[in-house]
Amino acid sequence: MRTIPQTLSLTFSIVCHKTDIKALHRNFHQIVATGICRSDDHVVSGALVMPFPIILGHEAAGVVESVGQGVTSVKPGDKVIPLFVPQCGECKSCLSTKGNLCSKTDLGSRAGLMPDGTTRFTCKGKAVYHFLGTSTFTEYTVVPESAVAKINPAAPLEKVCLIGCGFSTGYGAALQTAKVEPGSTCAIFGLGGVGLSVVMGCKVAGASRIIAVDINKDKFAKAKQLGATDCINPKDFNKPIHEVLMEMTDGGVDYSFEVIGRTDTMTAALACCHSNYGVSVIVGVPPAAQNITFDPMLLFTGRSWKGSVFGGWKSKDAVPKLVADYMKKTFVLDPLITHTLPWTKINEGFDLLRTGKSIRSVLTF
Ligand code: CND
Ligand code: ZN
Ligand code: ZN
Repeated sequence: MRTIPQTLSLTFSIVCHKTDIKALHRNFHQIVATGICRSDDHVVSGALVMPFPIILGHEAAGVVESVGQGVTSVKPGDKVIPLFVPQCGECKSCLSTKGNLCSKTDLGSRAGLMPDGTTRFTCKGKAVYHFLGTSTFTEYTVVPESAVAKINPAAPLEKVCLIGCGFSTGYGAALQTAKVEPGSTCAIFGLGGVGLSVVMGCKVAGASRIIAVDINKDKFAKAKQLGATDCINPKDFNKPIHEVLMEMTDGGVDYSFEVIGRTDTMTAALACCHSNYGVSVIVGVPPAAQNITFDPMLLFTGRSWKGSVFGGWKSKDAVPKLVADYMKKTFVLDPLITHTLPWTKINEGFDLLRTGKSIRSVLTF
């Protein structure tokens, strides 16, 4: 079993395992980084139910410290991004061309464990659970080989860590899941790191109208900078926001995205789609133990409702390419990173997220 270092040293690396359980703790010093995503906070608030105690964090970049038996795709010293949606290459989802949600994804009844049913973290002799197969708020983590992608060694880890979740999740929701077309009209509910990445994806896809929706107007300047054509605050209207959007767009949008994690906005995002062909994508994590009641006439009359985890990307294949695209300046990450903090200020990073003052805080080790 692996022991969490009891004192923080300014190092971090990733130990990659296929079959071996005993990881050797070696001091392979590399600076790495991890972003704070709302999904981490959802676990703290209880909106996303996970076993405790747990090491959170799922949006990171690091360096392989050691590998277990049989691991061939990475070696010590490689720069990597952990994949919270793995790509085992063997399950029905991985073999299908249609989706990306590998059956080894660390969600559901066995959440918190490695695919072989073990946890590799202990603290004072007690088991500590993994989060989404990644657990990146720690100096050392252990991930299955299917949950790590080797990236360009020249990539700046304190930026490309966002490709581990927020950026890829939002960008892919527009490009992979919705497949936004040139000239289309889009509405994005929620302008955090993920929602702003949806805005970027819609822009790259050639959408002619991108309507950004948020109750925090401080998010609007950045949304406009990244491609939003209109920004609206539901609090400024005395009618439901889906009605406002339908009036603004002559009957509804082609594509809408819920990037908050609330059932009321999920329903509003569906309702603001145009009948006959509008598509709404749920990106925000559904809050635990809440169901949606909605008018099925919305679907009967031709709207589609979809969900998107990690932007629909087949992770191990896509992440190295996304990093390559970043290096080619196909997209930017800097505007999403409002704060870079030393790892010891993790609680400050969470406060910035909760008070709506940050987009992404990146913690460096
Ligand atoms: P963040 O909290 O930074 O952004 C959410 C935004 O929504 C904020 O700007 C809020 O002001 C805004 N907001 C809150 N309530 C409302 C409301 N009622 N109406 C309009 N706007 C509102 O979150 P994030 O960008 O880090 O993450 C967004 C969601 O995506 C969140 O639920 C997170 O857990 C989820 C997510 C999904 C996936 C995936 O693979 N699908 C991966 N990571 C995160
Ligand atoms: Zn995330
Ligand atoms: Zn798989």
